[in-house]
Amino acid sequence: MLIGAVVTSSLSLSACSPADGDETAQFSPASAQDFAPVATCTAPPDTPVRIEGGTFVMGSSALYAEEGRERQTSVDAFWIDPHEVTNRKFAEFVAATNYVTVAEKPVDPAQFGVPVDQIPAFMLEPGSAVFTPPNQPSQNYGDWWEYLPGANWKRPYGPDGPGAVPDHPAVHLAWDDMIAYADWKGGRIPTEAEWEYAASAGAEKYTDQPGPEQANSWQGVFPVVNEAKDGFTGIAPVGCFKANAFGLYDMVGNVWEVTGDYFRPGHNPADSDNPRGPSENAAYDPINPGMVSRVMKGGSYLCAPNYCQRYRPESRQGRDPGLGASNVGFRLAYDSAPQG
Ligand SMILES: [Ca+2]
Ligand SMILES: [Ca+2]
Repeated sequence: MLIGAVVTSSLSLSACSPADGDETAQFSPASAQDFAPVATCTAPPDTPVRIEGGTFVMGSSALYAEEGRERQTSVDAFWIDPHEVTNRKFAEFVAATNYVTVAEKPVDPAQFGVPVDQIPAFMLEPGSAVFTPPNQPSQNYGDWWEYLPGANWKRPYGPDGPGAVPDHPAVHLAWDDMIAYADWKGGRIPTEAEWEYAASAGAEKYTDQPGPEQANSWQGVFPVVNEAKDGFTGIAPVGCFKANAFGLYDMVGNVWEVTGDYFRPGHNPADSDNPRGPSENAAYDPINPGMVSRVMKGGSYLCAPNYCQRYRPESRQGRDPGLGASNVGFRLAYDSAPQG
């Protein structure tokens, strides 16, 4: 990790990179008739959903180069969580194992690759990347991402903010934290292909922002005008928005979800039968060069039409495996019917 990479990473984890036309995308305000307030918000069941194997068109050439090119892709049957892993579920894991997450531990100076005296002291404290909206319009992700000491899954807004809400997705988790939870739970992190197949659910591809009743995203001009027509300025409890045809909630929006594939821009057309992405050696993240990133999917509550049209199943960005963020979570897949 290079100095400043914590902040740099916040970009990739984020919301979105300023790549491939984001700057030129135009904001088109939703009309009043598009506004559908959330009437009910009850936590969905935890029981994993069986996804039958099948073939679908993976990827998209419509918006961002890293999502192309489209290809017929097959996946075998699997099970997947119906919603993002919640703080409630993560707390069960921590209570049973006394696990301490990466964001709760001091940062290893060796990760920065520079002498310790060149590293700002606060960046060596336990913490995570927190979205902090700027006071004025900006296209610079450094203006809205802050490495905040004391931020972790239990304190998602830092030590002075409110505590974790049980039905919110767990955030500020590093790759090792997700793997530890998966091992304890008897599941695994889904492949990108599995995740995208489950998220697509046989639906037509789309490029427009989902309606306010469909997904927790950002309505308004990011990062300064958050109209919250969907009822949430930030994270929503899981299950507040309409499930897709497979009965899965918040695949699009709410928080990005980490998958097991290493990130590299674009899909390999020859790798289409239960693909698992590039090898570790072939991983490449142009937003975080030199970092072996994983693929995250589906966008988050920070995705807005003027900056980040990634509220779609095909969306993908690289994710620093060693750093948490306030808009990144995960859900588990399973190879056999989960018990309990
Ligand atoms: Ca929202
Ligand atoms: Ca999600």
